[in-house]
Amino acid sequence: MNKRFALLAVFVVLALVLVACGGGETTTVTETVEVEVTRIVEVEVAGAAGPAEAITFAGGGDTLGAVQDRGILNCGVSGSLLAFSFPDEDGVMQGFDADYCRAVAAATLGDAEAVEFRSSNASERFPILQSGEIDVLIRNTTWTLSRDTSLGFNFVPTTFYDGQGMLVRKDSGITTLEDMDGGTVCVNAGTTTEKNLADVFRSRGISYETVVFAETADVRTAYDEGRCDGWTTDKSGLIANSALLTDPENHIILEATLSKEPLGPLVRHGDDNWFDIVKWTVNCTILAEDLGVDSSNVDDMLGSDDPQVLNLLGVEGDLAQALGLNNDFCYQVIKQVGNYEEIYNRALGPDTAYDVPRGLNSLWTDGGLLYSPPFR
Ligand SMILES: N[C@@H](CCC(=O)N[C@@H](CS)C(=O)NCC(=O)O)C(=O)O
Repeated sequence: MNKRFALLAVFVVLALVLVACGGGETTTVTETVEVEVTRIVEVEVAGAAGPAEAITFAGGGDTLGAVQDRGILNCGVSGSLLAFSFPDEDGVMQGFDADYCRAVAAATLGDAEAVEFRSSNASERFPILQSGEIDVLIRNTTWTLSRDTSLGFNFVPTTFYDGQGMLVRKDSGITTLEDMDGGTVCVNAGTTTEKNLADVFRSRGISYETVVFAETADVRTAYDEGRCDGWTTDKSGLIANSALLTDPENHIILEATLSKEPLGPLVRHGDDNWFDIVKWTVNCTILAEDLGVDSSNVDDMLGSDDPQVLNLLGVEGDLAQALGLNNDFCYQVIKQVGNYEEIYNRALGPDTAYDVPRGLNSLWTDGGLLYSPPFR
Protein backbone atom coordinates (compact mmCIF):
# COMPACT_ATOMS: atom_id res chain seq x y z
CA MET A 1 0.00 0.00 0.00
CA ASN A 2 1.41 3.37 -0.96
CA LYS A 3 1.43 5.21 2.34
CA ARG A 4 1.73 8.66 0.83
CA PHE A 5 -1.50 8.30 -1.02
CA ALA A 6 -3.59 5.86 0.96
CA LEU A 7 -6.87 5.45 -0.90
CA LEU A 8 -10.16 6.32 0.66
CA ALA A 9 -13.38 4.90 -0.76
CA VAL A 10 -15.83 7.69 -0.24
CA PHE A 11 -19.08 8.87 -1.68
CA VAL A 12 -18.63 12.20 -3.29
CA VAL A 13 -21.47 14.33 -4.54
CA LEU A 14 -20.24 16.45 -7.34
CA ALA A 15 -22.06 19.36 -8.84
CA LEU A 16 -20.16 19.89 -12.04
CA VAL A 17 -20.79 22.80 -14.29
CA LEU A 18 -19.22 21.91 -17.57
CA VAL A 19 -18.58 23.83 -20.68
CA ALA A 20 -20.25 21.77 -23.38
CA CYS A 21 -17.79 20.60 -26.01
CA GLY A 22 -16.88 23.37 -28.35
CA GLY A 23 -17.99 25.93 -25.79
CA GLY A 24 -20.88 28.28 -25.99
CA GLU A 25 -23.35 26.26 -23.92
CA THR A 26 -23.35 25.10 -20.34
CA THR A 27 -24.65 21.79 -19.07
CA THR A 28 -25.33 21.18 -15.38
CA VAL A 29 -24.61 17.61 -14.34
CA THR A 30 -25.23 16.34 -10.82
CA GLU A 31 -23.51 13.06 -10.18
CA THR A 32 -23.36 10.74 -7.17
CA VAL A 33 -20.46 8.41 -7.60
CA GLU A 34 -18.22 6.18 -5.52
CA VAL A 35 -14.68 7.23 -6.17
CA GLU A 36 -11.22 6.58 -4.89
CA VAL A 37 -9.81 9.93 -3.96
CA THR A 38 -6.13 10.56 -3.73
CA ARG A 39 -6.24 14.31 -3.38
CA ILE A 40 -8.87 16.92 -4.04
CA VAL A 41 -7.96 19.82 -6.25
CA GLU A 42 -10.13 22.88 -6.72
CA VAL A 43 -10.05 24.46 -10.14
CA GLU A 44 -11.87 27.39 -11.62
CA VAL A 45 -13.70 26.67 -14.84
CA ALA A 46 -14.37 29.64 -17.03
CA GLY A 47 -17.67 28.86 -18.73
CA ALA A 48 -18.21 30.51 -22.07
CA ALA A 49 -21.76 31.51 -21.17
CA GLY A 50 -21.26 32.83 -17.66
CA PRO A 51 -18.90 33.68 -14.82
CA ALA A 52 -16.24 31.23 -13.73
CA GLU A 53 -17.69 28.36 -11.71
CA ALA A 54 -15.81 26.29 -9.15
CA ILE A 55 -15.71 22.55 -9.76
CA THR A 56 -14.18 19.92 -7.54
CA PHE A 57 -12.53 16.89 -9.01
CA ALA A 58 -10.18 14.14 -8.02
CA GLY A 59 -7.15 15.53 -9.75
CA GLY A 60 -3.48 15.38 -8.96
CA GLY A 61 -2.16 12.73 -6.69
CA ASP A 62 -0.57 9.49 -7.60
CA THR A 63 -2.72 7.81 -10.24
CA LEU A 64 -0.05 5.20 -10.94
CA GLY A 65 0.09 4.29 -7.23
CA ALA A 66 -3.70 4.08 -7.11
CA VAL A 67 -3.84 1.85 -10.19
CA GLN A 68 -1.07 -0.41 -8.87
CA ASP A 69 -2.62 -0.68 -5.39
CA ARG A 70 -5.95 -1.56 -7.02
CA GLY A 71 -4.33 -3.94 -9.50
CA ILE A 72 -6.82 -2.78 -12.12
CA LEU A 73 -6.93 0.10 -14.58
CA ASN A 74 -10.29 1.85 -14.70
CA CYS A 75 -10.60 2.81 -18.33
CA GLY A 76 -13.46 4.86 -19.77
CA VAL A 77 -14.69 3.84 -23.22
CA SER A 78 -17.82 4.27 -25.27
CA GLY A 79 -18.81 0.63 -25.13
CA SER A 80 -21.26 1.07 -27.97
CA LEU A 81 -19.05 2.02 -30.88
CA LEU A 82 -18.18 -0.89 -33.16
CA ALA A 83 -14.49 -1.16 -34.06
CA PHE A 84 -13.51 1.18 -31.20
CA SER A 85 -15.11 -0.24 -28.06
CA PHE A 86 -17.91 -2.76 -28.27
CA PRO A 87 -18.46 -6.01 -26.32
CA ASP A 88 -18.12 -9.20 -28.37
CA GLU A 89 -20.51 -12.13 -28.07
CA ASP A 90 -18.73 -13.19 -24.87
CA GLY A 91 -19.11 -9.74 -23.37
CA VAL A 92 -15.40 -8.92 -23.78
CA MET A 93 -14.75 -5.32 -24.78
CA GLN A 94 -13.06 -5.21 -28.20
CA GLY A 95 -11.79 -2.53 -30.53
CA PHE A 96 -9.16 0.10 -31.15
CA ASP A 97 -9.86 2.16 -28.00
CA ALA A 98 -10.30 -0.96 -25.85
CA ASP A 99 -6.86 -2.14 -26.97
CA TYR A 100 -5.30 1.17 -25.95
CA CYS A 101 -6.82 0.61 -22.49
CA ARG A 102 -5.10 -2.79 -22.52
CA ALA A 103 -1.83 -1.17 -23.60
CA VAL A 104 -1.90 1.18 -20.58
CA ALA A 105 -2.67 -1.78 -18.30
CA ALA A 106 0.22 -3.78 -19.80
CA ALA A 107 2.57 -0.81 -19.28
CA THR A 108 1.54 -0.10 -15.69
CA LEU A 109 0.49 -3.50 -14.33
CA GLY A 110 2.29 -5.90 -16.68
CA ASP A 111 -1.12 -7.41 -17.52
CA ALA A 112 -3.13 -6.25 -20.51
CA GLU A 113 -6.26 -7.91 -19.13
CA ALA A 114 -6.20 -6.00 -15.82
CA VAL A 115 -8.74 -3.49 -17.10
CA GLU A 116 -12.17 -2.54 -15.82
CA PHE A 117 -13.98 -1.02 -18.80
CA ARG A 118 -16.43 1.73 -17.91
CA SER A 119 -18.88 2.50 -20.73
CA SER A 120 -20.08 6.07 -21.13
CA ASN A 121 -22.11 8.16 -23.52
CA ALA A 122 -20.77 11.47 -24.79
CA SER A 123 -22.20 13.54 -21.94
CA GLU A 124 -21.09 11.22 -19.15
CA ARG A 125 -17.50 10.79 -20.27
CA PHE A 126 -15.99 13.99 -18.83
CA PRO A 127 -17.61 13.90 -15.35
CA ILE A 128 -16.40 10.33 -14.76
CA LEU A 129 -12.83 11.35 -15.56
CA GLN A 130 -13.03 14.50 -13.44
CA SER A 131 -14.47 12.62 -10.47
CA GLY A 132 -11.78 9.94 -10.47
CA GLU A 133 -14.17 7.14 -11.37
CA ILE A 134 -11.84 6.31 -14.26
CA ASP A 135 -8.06 6.73 -14.56
CA VAL A 136 -8.04 7.48 -18.27
CA LEU A 137 -10.65 8.12 -20.96
CA ILE A 138 -10.08 6.38 -24.30
CA ARG A 139 -13.35 7.01 -26.08
CA ASN A 140 -13.24 8.49 -29.59
CA THR A 141 -12.82 11.88 -27.97
CA THR A 142 -11.65 14.89 -29.93
CA TRP A 143 -8.77 16.99 -28.62
CA THR A 144 -10.00 20.57 -28.41
CA LEU A 145 -8.68 23.66 -26.71
CA SER A 146 -11.52 23.96 -24.19
CA ARG A 147 -11.32 20.30 -23.17
CA ASP A 148 -7.54 20.61 -22.82
CA THR A 149 -7.85 23.69 -20.59
CA SER A 150 -11.08 24.71 -18.88
CA LEU A 151 -12.45 21.16 -18.60
CA GLY A 152 -9.22 20.19 -16.84
CA PHE A 153 -7.76 17.49 -19.08
CA ASN A 154 -4.50 16.62 -20.79
CA PHE A 155 -4.59 14.88 -24.17
CA VAL A 156 -1.80 12.48 -25.09
CA PRO A 157 -0.73 12.09 -28.73
CA THR A 158 -3.62 11.43 -31.08
CA THR A 159 -4.21 7.75 -31.82
CA PHE A 160 -6.75 8.25 -34.63
CA TYR A 161 -6.92 11.27 -36.95
CA ASP A 162 -10.51 11.60 -38.05
CA GLY A 163 -12.89 14.14 -39.53
CA GLN A 164 -16.63 14.71 -39.31
CA GLY A 165 -18.75 13.26 -42.08
CA MET A 166 -22.38 13.11 -43.20
CA LEU A 167 -24.26 9.89 -43.95
CA VAL A 168 -27.26 10.08 -46.29
CA ARG A 169 -29.52 7.63 -48.10
CA LYS A 170 -28.29 6.78 -51.59
CA ASP A 171 -31.73 7.33 -53.09
CA SER A 172 -32.10 10.78 -51.49
CA GLY A 173 -30.36 12.51 -54.40
CA ILE A 174 -28.10 14.31 -51.89
CA THR A 175 -24.51 14.44 -53.08
CA THR A 176 -23.24 17.61 -51.38
CA LEU A 177 -23.90 19.39 -48.09
CA GLU A 178 -25.67 22.15 -50.05
CA ASP A 179 -28.24 19.57 -51.21
CA MET A 180 -29.30 19.29 -47.56
CA ASP A 181 -30.69 22.85 -47.47
CA GLY A 182 -33.96 22.86 -45.52
CA GLY A 183 -33.41 19.30 -44.29
CA THR A 184 -32.96 17.59 -40.93
CA VAL A 185 -29.79 16.14 -39.41
CA CYS A 186 -29.53 13.54 -36.62
CA VAL A 187 -26.71 14.19 -34.15
CA ASN A 188 -25.36 13.11 -30.73
CA ALA A 189 -25.61 15.55 -27.81
CA GLY A 190 -22.48 16.60 -25.93
CA THR A 191 -20.16 16.28 -28.89
CA THR A 192 -17.99 18.46 -31.07
CA THR A 193 -20.25 17.25 -33.84
CA GLU A 194 -23.17 19.51 -32.92
CA LYS A 195 -21.02 22.64 -32.89
CA ASN A 196 -19.18 21.81 -36.13
CA LEU A 197 -22.48 21.17 -37.88
CA ALA A 198 -23.74 24.61 -36.85
CA ASP A 199 -20.49 26.33 -37.90
CA VAL A 200 -20.20 24.65 -41.29
CA PHE A 201 -23.85 24.94 -42.29
CA ARG A 202 -24.03 28.58 -41.17
CA SER A 203 -20.87 29.53 -43.03
CA ARG A 204 -22.18 27.84 -46.19
CA GLY A 205 -25.65 29.37 -45.78
CA ILE A 206 -27.38 25.99 -45.48
CA SER A 207 -30.55 26.00 -43.35
CA TYR A 208 -31.33 22.84 -41.38
CA GLU A 209 -32.94 21.40 -38.25
CA THR A 210 -31.32 18.99 -35.83
CA VAL A 211 -32.75 15.95 -34.08
CA VAL A 212 -30.54 15.43 -31.02
CA PHE A 213 -30.15 12.36 -28.76
CA ALA A 214 -27.79 11.48 -25.90
CA GLU A 215 -27.37 7.84 -27.00
CA THR A 216 -25.97 6.87 -30.36
CA ALA A 217 -28.41 3.96 -30.62
CA ASP A 218 -31.25 6.51 -30.58
CA VAL A 219 -29.53 8.66 -33.23
CA ARG A 220 -29.12 5.59 -35.40
CA THR A 221 -32.72 4.47 -34.97
CA ALA A 222 -34.06 7.93 -35.79
CA TYR A 223 -31.96 8.12 -38.95
CA ASP A 224 -32.83 4.53 -39.88
CA GLU A 225 -36.54 5.32 -39.53
CA GLY A 226 -36.20 8.26 -41.90
CA ARG A 227 -36.66 11.00 -39.33
CA CYS A 228 -33.52 12.75 -40.62
CA ASP A 229 -32.07 13.34 -44.08
CA GLY A 230 -28.54 12.99 -42.74
CA TRP A 231 -26.60 11.61 -39.79
CA THR A 232 -23.43 13.39 -38.85
CA THR A 233 -20.55 12.29 -36.60
CA ASP A 234 -16.88 11.31 -36.92
CA LYS A 235 -16.38 9.40 -40.18
CA SER A 236 -15.04 6.41 -38.22
CA GLY A 237 -18.28 6.42 -36.23
CA LEU A 238 -20.36 6.54 -39.41
CA ILE A 239 -18.43 3.66 -40.96
CA ALA A 240 -18.81 1.50 -37.86
CA ASN A 241 -22.38 2.47 -37.02
CA SER A 242 -23.78 2.17 -40.51
CA ALA A 243 -23.11 -1.57 -40.29
CA LEU A 244 -25.98 -1.66 -37.78
CA LEU A 245 -28.53 0.02 -40.07
CA THR A 246 -31.37 -2.04 -41.55
CA ASP A 247 -29.93 -1.83 -45.07
CA PRO A 248 -26.31 -0.68 -44.71
CA GLU A 249 -25.68 -0.75 -48.47
CA ASN A 250 -28.37 1.88 -49.08
CA HIS A 251 -26.36 4.69 -47.49
CA ILE A 252 -23.29 6.70 -48.43
CA ILE A 253 -20.91 9.03 -46.62
CA LEU A 254 -20.60 12.32 -48.53
CA GLU A 255 -17.17 13.42 -49.75
CA ALA A 256 -17.21 16.53 -47.54
CA THR A 257 -15.24 16.56 -44.30
CA LEU A 258 -16.75 19.08 -41.89
CA SER A 259 -13.92 19.28 -39.34
CA LYS A 260 -10.70 17.90 -37.93
CA GLU A 261 -11.32 15.31 -35.21
CA PRO A 262 -8.04 14.21 -33.61
CA LEU A 263 -9.15 11.36 -31.31
CA GLY A 264 -7.07 10.00 -28.46
CA PRO A 265 -6.70 9.24 -24.76
CA LEU A 266 -6.98 11.93 -22.07
CA VAL A 267 -6.24 12.17 -18.36
CA ARG A 268 -7.03 14.67 -15.61
CA HIS A 269 -4.93 17.74 -15.05
CA GLY A 270 -2.65 17.56 -12.04
CA ASP A 271 -0.70 14.32 -12.40
CA ASP A 272 2.13 14.86 -14.84
CA ASN A 273 3.61 11.43 -14.22
CA TRP A 274 0.38 9.69 -15.21
CA PHE A 275 0.09 11.97 -18.25
CA ASP A 276 3.65 10.96 -19.24
CA ILE A 277 2.87 7.26 -18.76
CA VAL A 278 -0.16 7.27 -21.06
CA LYS A 279 1.70 9.47 -23.57
CA TRP A 280 4.74 7.17 -23.75
CA THR A 281 2.54 4.10 -23.94
CA VAL A 282 1.01 5.51 -27.13
CA ASN A 283 4.47 6.53 -28.38
CA CYS A 284 5.68 2.98 -27.69
CA THR A 285 3.09 1.51 -30.07
CA ILE A 286 3.96 4.03 -32.80
CA LEU A 287 7.74 3.74 -32.50
CA ALA A 288 7.49 -0.06 -32.43
CA GLU A 289 5.73 0.00 -35.80
CA ASP A 290 8.31 2.50 -37.07
CA LEU A 291 11.18 0.19 -36.02
CA GLY A 292 9.51 -3.00 -37.28
CA VAL A 293 8.89 -4.42 -33.81
CA ASP A 294 5.64 -6.34 -33.36
CA SER A 295 4.14 -8.95 -31.06
CA SER A 296 5.44 -11.83 -33.15
CA ASN A 297 9.08 -10.72 -33.30
CA VAL A 298 9.47 -8.75 -30.05
CA ASP A 299 11.27 -11.58 -28.26
CA ASP A 300 13.84 -11.83 -31.07
CA MET A 301 14.14 -8.05 -31.05
CA LEU A 302 15.45 -8.20 -27.47
CA GLY A 303 18.69 -9.31 -29.15
CA SER A 304 18.63 -6.62 -31.83
CA ASP A 305 21.74 -4.70 -32.85
CA ASP A 306 19.75 -1.48 -33.16
CA PRO A 307 20.25 0.76 -30.10
CA GLN A 308 16.83 2.38 -30.73
CA VAL A 309 15.14 -1.01 -30.41
CA LEU A 310 17.13 -1.82 -27.27
CA ASN A 311 16.09 1.49 -25.66
CA LEU A 312 12.47 1.00 -26.72
CA LEU A 313 12.28 -2.45 -25.17
CA GLY A 314 14.27 -1.47 -22.08
CA VAL A 315 17.10 -3.91 -22.76
CA GLU A 316 19.55 -1.06 -22.41
CA GLY A 317 19.28 2.01 -20.24
CA ASP A 318 16.78 2.77 -17.52
CA LEU A 319 14.49 5.29 -19.23
CA ALA A 320 11.30 3.83 -17.77
CA GLN A 321 12.40 4.49 -14.20
CA ALA A 322 11.69 8.17 -14.75
CA LEU A 323 8.08 7.13 -15.42
CA GLY A 324 7.98 4.95 -12.31
CA LEU A 325 7.58 1.89 -14.55
CA ASN A 326 9.57 -1.27 -15.14
CA ASN A 327 12.17 -1.02 -17.89
CA ASP A 328 10.25 -3.56 -19.95
CA PHE A 329 6.97 -1.56 -20.00
CA CYS A 330 7.03 -1.13 -23.78
CA TYR A 331 8.04 -4.76 -24.29
CA GLN A 332 4.92 -5.75 -22.32
CA VAL A 333 2.72 -3.48 -24.44
CA ILE A 334 4.03 -4.89 -27.72
CA LYS A 335 4.11 -8.51 -26.55
CA GLN A 336 0.61 -8.47 -25.06
CA VAL A 337 -1.26 -5.95 -27.25
CA GLY A 338 0.89 -5.22 -30.32
CA ASN A 339 2.25 -2.21 -32.14
CA TYR A 340 0.08 0.52 -33.70
CA GLU A 341 -0.36 -1.37 -36.96
CA GLU A 342 -1.51 -4.51 -35.18
CA ILE A 343 -3.97 -2.56 -33.03
CA TYR A 344 -5.28 -0.68 -36.08
CA ASN A 345 -5.59 -3.75 -38.28
CA ARG A 346 -7.37 -5.79 -35.65
CA ALA A 347 -10.08 -3.11 -35.42
CA LEU A 348 -10.20 -1.47 -38.83
CA GLY A 349 -7.78 -3.22 -41.19
CA PRO A 350 -8.28 -5.15 -44.43
CA ASP A 351 -9.42 -8.32 -42.64
CA THR A 352 -12.27 -6.53 -40.88
CA ALA A 353 -15.70 -5.60 -42.21
CA TYR A 354 -14.61 -1.93 -42.29
CA ASP A 355 -11.28 -2.00 -44.17
CA VAL A 356 -10.50 1.67 -43.46
CA PRO A 357 -7.36 2.88 -45.30
CA ARG A 358 -4.69 4.19 -42.93
CA GLY A 359 -4.60 7.64 -44.60
CA LEU A 360 -3.48 10.26 -42.03
CA ASN A 361 -3.06 7.40 -39.57
CA SER A 362 -0.03 6.13 -41.47
CA LEU A 363 3.48 6.53 -40.13
CA TRP A 364 5.22 9.80 -40.99
CA THR A 365 7.52 7.79 -43.26
CA ASP A 366 4.45 6.79 -45.31
CA GLY A 367 3.02 10.30 -45.57
CA GLY A 368 0.89 10.09 -42.43
CA LEU A 369 0.90 11.96 -39.13
CA LEU A 370 2.12 9.22 -36.78
CA TYR A 371 5.48 10.20 -35.36
CA SER A 372 6.94 9.21 -32.01
CA PRO A 373 9.61 11.31 -30.32
CA PRO A 374 12.75 9.33 -29.48
CA PHE A 375 13.03 6.92 -26.57
CA ARG A 376 16.25 8.51 -25.35
N1 LIG B 1 -15.34 12.90 -31.44
C1 LIG B 1 -16.53 13.61 -31.06
C2 LIG B 1 -17.78 12.73 -31.07
C3 LIG B 1 -17.71 11.60 -30.10
C4 LIG B 1 -18.99 10.80 -29.91
O1 LIG B 1 -19.47 10.73 -28.79
N2 LIG B 1 -19.50 10.18 -30.97
C5 LIG B 1 -20.69 9.37 -30.84
C6 LIG B 1 -21.14 9.00 -32.21
S1 LIG B 1 -19.99 7.99 -33.10
C7 LIG B 1 -20.38 8.14 -30.02
O2 LIG B 1 -19.27 7.84 -29.69
N3 LIG B 1 -21.34 7.37 -29.69
C8 LIG B 1 -21.15 6.15 -28.95
C9 LIG B 1 -21.75 6.25 -27.60
O3 LIG B 1 -22.57 7.16 -27.36
O4 LIG B 1 -21.37 5.45 -26.74
C10 LIG B 1 -16.34 14.22 -29.68
O5 LIG B 1 -15.33 13.96 -29.04
O6 LIG B 1 -17.22 14.99 -29.25
